[in-house]
Amino acid sequence: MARIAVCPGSFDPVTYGHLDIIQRGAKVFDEVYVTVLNNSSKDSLFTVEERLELIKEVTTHIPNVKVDTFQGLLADYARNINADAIIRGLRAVSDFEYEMQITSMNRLLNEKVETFFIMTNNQYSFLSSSIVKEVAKYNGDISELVPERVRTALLAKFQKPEK
Ligand code: COD
Repeated sequence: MARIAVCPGSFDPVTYGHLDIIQRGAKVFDEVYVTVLNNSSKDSLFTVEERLELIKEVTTHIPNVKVDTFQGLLADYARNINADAIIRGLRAVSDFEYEMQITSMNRLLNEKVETFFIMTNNQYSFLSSSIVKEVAKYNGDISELVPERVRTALLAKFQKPEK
């Protein structure tokens, strides 16, 4: 039986940190749904459609990845797609408290789904979409942080000339 996982996030926009987690998850699970959901505590720069398009473009080399979006609870989405697992990335201790809270809540809402944590790659342990947006906004070099397609999308958002 195929093992299905969902890798949920805001992905605003997708970074090399996300991509690393997605790739490593895709080696373990048969199908990985990379799904854009709403995080009510974050304002987004990219529309959901833009985020989906960028994720699609940077995951074309991973055959068992599907890109999707959902309005509502992650626990309900996981039930809809019959997911066995939720994949989350862990960077620093600061991630832990929030992750523990949502993992417990998701388990209460959907007892079938287990959350699996993948430890960040040291190279990307400091990396977040927020940091990338901040650096891009002031025309800093983000070429080591996001795929080229995402870099140009960010530059276009902030309407900065190419460096
Ligand atoms: N290295 C490793 N992992 C990373 C890195 C990195 N450099 N950067 C990001 N990640 C991981 C994150 O830890 C996370 O696991 C994943 O990648 C996505 O990150 P973000 O920041 O894009 O996404 P989040 O954390 O904002 O996503 C939160 C959700 C949208 C999943 C959450 O709010 C949600 O489930 N919303 C739907 C409503 C719901 O069900 N809420 C929870 C009920 S309590």
